[in-house]
Formats: sequence, C-alpha cells, structure tokens
Amino acid sequence: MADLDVAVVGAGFAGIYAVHAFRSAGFTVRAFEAGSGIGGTWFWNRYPGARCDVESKDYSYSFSPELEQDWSWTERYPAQPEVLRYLNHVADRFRLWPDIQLNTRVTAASWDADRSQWTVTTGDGERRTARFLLSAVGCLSAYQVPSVPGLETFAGPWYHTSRWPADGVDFTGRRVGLIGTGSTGIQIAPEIAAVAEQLYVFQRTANFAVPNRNRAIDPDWERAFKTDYRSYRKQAQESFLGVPIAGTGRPALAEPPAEIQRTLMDRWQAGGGMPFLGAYTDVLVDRAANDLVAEFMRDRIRETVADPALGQLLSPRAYPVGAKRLCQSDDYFAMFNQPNVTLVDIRSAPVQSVSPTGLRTADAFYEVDALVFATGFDAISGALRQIDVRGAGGVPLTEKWAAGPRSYLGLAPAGFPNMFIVTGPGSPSVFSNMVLSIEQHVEWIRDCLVHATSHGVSTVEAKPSAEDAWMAHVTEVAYATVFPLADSWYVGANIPGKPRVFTPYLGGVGPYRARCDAVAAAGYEGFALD
Ligand code: NA7
Repeated sequence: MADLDVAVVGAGFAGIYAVHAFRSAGFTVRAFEAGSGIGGTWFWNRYPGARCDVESKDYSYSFSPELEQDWSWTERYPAQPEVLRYLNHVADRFRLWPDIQLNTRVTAASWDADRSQWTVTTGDGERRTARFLLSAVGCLSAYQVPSVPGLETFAGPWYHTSRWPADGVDFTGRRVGLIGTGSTGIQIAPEIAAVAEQLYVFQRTANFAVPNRNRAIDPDWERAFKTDYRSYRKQAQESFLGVPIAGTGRPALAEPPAEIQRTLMDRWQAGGGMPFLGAYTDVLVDRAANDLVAEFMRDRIRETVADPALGQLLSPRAYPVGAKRLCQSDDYFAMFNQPNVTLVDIRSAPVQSVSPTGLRTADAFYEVDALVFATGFDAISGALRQIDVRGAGGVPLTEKWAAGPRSYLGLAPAGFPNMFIVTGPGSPSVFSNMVLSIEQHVEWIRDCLVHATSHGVSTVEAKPSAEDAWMAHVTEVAYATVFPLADSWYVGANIPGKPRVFTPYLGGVGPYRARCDAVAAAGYEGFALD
C-alpha cells in the first residue's frame, strides 16, 4: 500500500489549496516544497517592486467564504510581501503545516505499474510512494539566466530577480545594469533608479505597459463589495479571463476613431491591463484593431518621455499588444526622464560579454558595479522538465514533451497514469486569473479522485486520442488570434532551442470550465479508468 494517497509537488497557491482540498475529502496528502517557506512564485520573486497584476479582490482564494470575508487586502494590486502574508495566513488558518514538507526538492517521480503507484524521490534521497502524483510546480518557476560569456569573471554581485536575497540589496550610489524589460524588469527598474547612481536598462524588446493606478483599498468600498462576494466569484468563474470585465461588446474596427480614443482613455485613466485590452472584442484577434490600440499606447509613451528619440526607442513595434503579457506600471516610462537612467538598445547592438568591471555590447562598454537579470522563465513546462518524471514503461516526460508540452485538458498527460498537472499545458493557466484556475483544477482533480476511489478504480489515465484532439483544439483556437505573432514565453520563444508551441488555452475560462465539467459528467470521457 502506498504511503500517501496524493503526493503534491510544490506549495504555492496550487499546492497549498491541494493540501486543504484533498485532506478535506479524506485523502492522505503531503506537499513537497523546495523553498524554505510556502508561496512558490510569491516566495521566490521578492525583488523590490514585485506586485501582482491582477487585483487583490480577484487574486485570492474563493473556496472559503469566511476567509474572503475575514481577510482584508490593503491595496488594489497587492505587493509580494502581502501575497506571501496571505498565503501563510491560509496555511495557519486551515492548519496545513503538518502536511507540507519544506526545504525538499523533488528530483524524480516514477510510475510503478505493478503497484499502481508513484515513487517520489527527493533531493536528500528520501522516497515516498503515493497513489496519485499532483504537479503544482507553477508556470513561472524555472528561472533563466542567459549564458553571457565572461559572467563568471564579473567582480561585482549579480542577481536574478526570481532568486532575490531575502535581506534585500542596497544599490545606493551604485552603477547597476538591468537586463530584461518584461513585467519584472519594468517593476524593478524604477525601484533601482530611485537609489542608484546610474541605471543602465538593457532593452532587447520594447514593451507595452498600462498604468496600474494602484491605490489603498477603501474600507467603505470593501464592506459594500463583500456583501455580494459570492455572486462576484460566480461571475468570475463564468468569465473569459477569470475576472469579470465589462467590455464595450463591440469591435474597435466598427467604432468611430474619436470614440475609440475616448473609450481607451477612460480605461487608461482607470488603470489595469485586463479592462484595457478587453475594451473591444477584436483587439486580440484582428491585427488592424490591435494596431489602433497599440498606437494609442505608443502615443502615451511619446507624451511621457521628454526625449523624442528615447520615446521612439521605448515604443514597441515588434509584436501585437497583448500577444506578450501586457505589463503594468505607473512610473516606468517617466523614469527615463531621470538623469541617472540610460536606455541601451541591445537589439541593434547585442550584449557580447561581461568583464570584471562591466558589460560590453556590440558598440560600447558599460562600467557597472552590479548586474540584475530580469530575464524570465522557462515557462509552463520548465519546472516539471527539471524533475525526472517517468510514466508507463519508464518513458521520461521530457521525451514525451520533446516536440512541446502537451496534456489532455491541460490536466493529465497521456502515458502518465494517476498524474495530474495543476494549470498544465493546454489549460487557460497563465492566460487567466491563476488563483481561480488553480481552484478549478484542484477541485476537478479532487472530484476525479473521489470518483475513482468510490468506484474501485486504481488508475486514471488520459487517452492519447483525447489528448491529441484537445491539443489540436488548443492550437486551432490560438492561431485564430494574434498571440502566435509574438516571440513570447507563451510559445517558448525566450528559451533557445525550445520547441515553439502555443500551449495556454485561449477558449476562455468559463467555456473551459464547462468542458471539464462535461467530461466529468460523462464518466470522465477521454480517460481510461481501470
Ligand atoms: P519575461 O516577460 O520573459 O521578460 C524577460 C525579459 O528579459 C524580456 O525583456 C526579454 O527580452 C529579456 N531577455 C530574455 N533573455 C534575454 C537575453 N538573452 N538577452 C537580453 N534580454 C533577454 O519575464 P518576466 O520575469 O519579466 O515576466 C514573466 C511573467 O511573470 C510575466 O509575464 C507575468 O506574468 C509575471 P525579449 O522580450 O525576449 O526580447
């Protein structure tokens, strides 16, 4: 008999809720977490300026009405320390700690067909067996540092934003080089610029950013909002992004230009990426509509940045707006008006090497005391591929995913019995409010395990034909949008050599949930239950 019913890998939002949900359903469960604390993404990404780009009222668990009533967020967009406090509160409140094992990296997991169980191996050689394996490793946890020749010779400190020292870093009076201008780079840059003697921002691709208009939560607003939190959550579950957004319901291309400007300006003033991109129905599917919105955003950059040439360089043109994760910032573009900030275009003159005293590009040398890499992640599949996962017949997951990650419904990879992935490839995941999508997956998987257990089923496995059909659908939906037009981490383009496959499901959170529910109602259609 297996040691556990469910072995959970990771204790971020997904792993934490999995421990609670499976335990409440009567299963024995243990979460193995590499970090010295819980929180996953919110444990590791503690760089200055780290902040969620989904509003706190949405980016929070909905499974407990008491929790959502009792907890009060302080800001519209929560900063990393507050999210981490929230998760620790959840672990305390639901007494989850006994079933979470910290400082434990899972290095391997293999399927034992004879015993219908998984063997999970950890970094210190411990082995535990479990009937079910649940990956809760997260979509953005395998960080990447580009291989720059000479980095090992650099005399000063260098950091990746996703492994920020717990005690912080003091850049006061230092010359700092920042590589990467995605969501993370855009958040950390103004924080560094506020104290550093000099900040060089090395930009490969200019990025779009909408304002946050972050603000403290007004207690009166909070009280009123919480009187109907339940029906708000229901709307979120049925929505497209996992956040109820009031769009105009009209295509931009059918709108008079002056009206488009008015609508976009209203949303620009209100702040937030989802309501802005969701204003019109055609922005993410029609390049001409997308161009209208992109031009509006470039206008805002040009009017913010005093130097016109700099404004041009900061204006994104390489991809449709929204096709890379839309950044949010109240102060990134204005920061370039500070005399101690320099933008370096490494698209036209790429980084060549690092020496003990600085960084050399194709056309200049920049002396710096410290380097910061905000260069992103081997997203969606990276963290799982770092574990030696072997399914039926000892086949490695890396082999199955050699041409790109795939699974049935973004939940279960065929050939890997009794293995589930929370927000896996083929589910809305990163293209949704992650917390809501995590809850939907954990609850669906919990119900599936309850069904299997009560029907004497020992293995649940996605059928290859169901997986093929689902991934074909995921691709078809994606290619009807502008998303594949960008070299983004959504398609793995940021990792040299990674197969270019678009895996987040763009069919909408609500329809996706309905599809998962229908599969369950039909006796787990597409799964083999033995
Ligand atoms: P992102 O969005 O992947 O951004 C990484 C940035 O680093 C981006 O500007 C990249 O330029 C740049 N980058 C990556 N590799 C290199 C190399 N080798 N040389 C120069 N520049 C490089 O990661 P983030 O951490 O900002 O955000 C990830 C998600 O976390 C975000 O979308 C939110 O969902 C939360 P590129 O654009 O590839 O030219």
